[in-house]
Amino acid sequence: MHELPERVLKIGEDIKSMRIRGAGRIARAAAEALAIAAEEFRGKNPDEFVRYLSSIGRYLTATRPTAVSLPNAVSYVLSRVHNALRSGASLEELQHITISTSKQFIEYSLAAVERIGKIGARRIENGDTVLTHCNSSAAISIIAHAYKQGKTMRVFATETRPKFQGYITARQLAKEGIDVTLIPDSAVRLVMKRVDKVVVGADAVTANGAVINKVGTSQIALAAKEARVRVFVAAETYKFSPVTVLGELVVIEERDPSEVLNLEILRQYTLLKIRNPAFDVTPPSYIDAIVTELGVIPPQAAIMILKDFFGWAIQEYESRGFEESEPSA
Ligand code: RUB
Repeated sequence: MHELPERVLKIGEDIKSMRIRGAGRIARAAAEALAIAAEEFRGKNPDEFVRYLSSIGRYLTATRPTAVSLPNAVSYVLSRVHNALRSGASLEELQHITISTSKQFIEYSLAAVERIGKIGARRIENGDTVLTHCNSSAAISIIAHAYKQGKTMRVFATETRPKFQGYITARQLAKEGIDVTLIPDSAVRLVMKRVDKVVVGADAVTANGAVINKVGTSQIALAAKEARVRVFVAAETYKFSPVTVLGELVVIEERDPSEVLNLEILRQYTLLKIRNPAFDVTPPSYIDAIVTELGVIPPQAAIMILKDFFGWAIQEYESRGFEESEPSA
């Protein structure tokens, strides 16, 4: 068995510890790790290469369980490598296919985020106040494109406890010259009366159009619905989850309690329990539209994207059978 290359292990560690974070970035990092693995393979045999690459795919996929962009990026590359192996490709050809499809995925992903920005910006009107949560490149792309089109706008960015990704968002938007106000997560309902649109990203979109995004998103959607504020989700098509077509649930990542409360303090309260779910589920009835790189769809049309783009993946999962599911949403 081949060892995992250092650079691949480093990418995996960076994803786990969230030095690389955000569903799109995670997916691109995984594709890059597969390309590195192909470059660094020193074996001689095509079957051995595919087994090695598959084990790296499993390692990468396990680093963060919720962002479906991660297994989708890995399948994008691996499905092509498996097909090539079945057609009798040589080791050099398989390595080349891995590197070129990884590159293709990364280019597609970057172009999709840009395109979502252009398409989504049409939904932002001059003078709008937008609220966003966490730090989503796709959501920021919409806000930044609208601003570049000359629309004046205000943005509320939530802090996003416990990891404070909202600070990154606030910094990025301020750098663009956008009028941005950082608020504690608990201030969302108070400011909602001044908000025209909510724009957030996604880690996963299920077959019924539910959106899994940073914990707190569903509360924001609830407050928005109450205030009759429209909610837009920015999501590339590789964030749609094929296994949900077959009834699988998306696993909600639980992170370490030390992210919520300092371990020193935690030790003083022996009976205190802490939970740290990283994501939550917003039902489709709380979402007005999902902006993808292919256009704007109602959440209920998620199934069409899945059938059109992931038909092959659904068949693959079906024929492979299911592994035991973990506790999920
Ligand atoms: C990030 C998060 C983002 C989505 C979409 O969570 O929930 O909203 O991943 O991001 P975390 P993008 O910080 O835990 O990774 O649009 O950049 O893919």
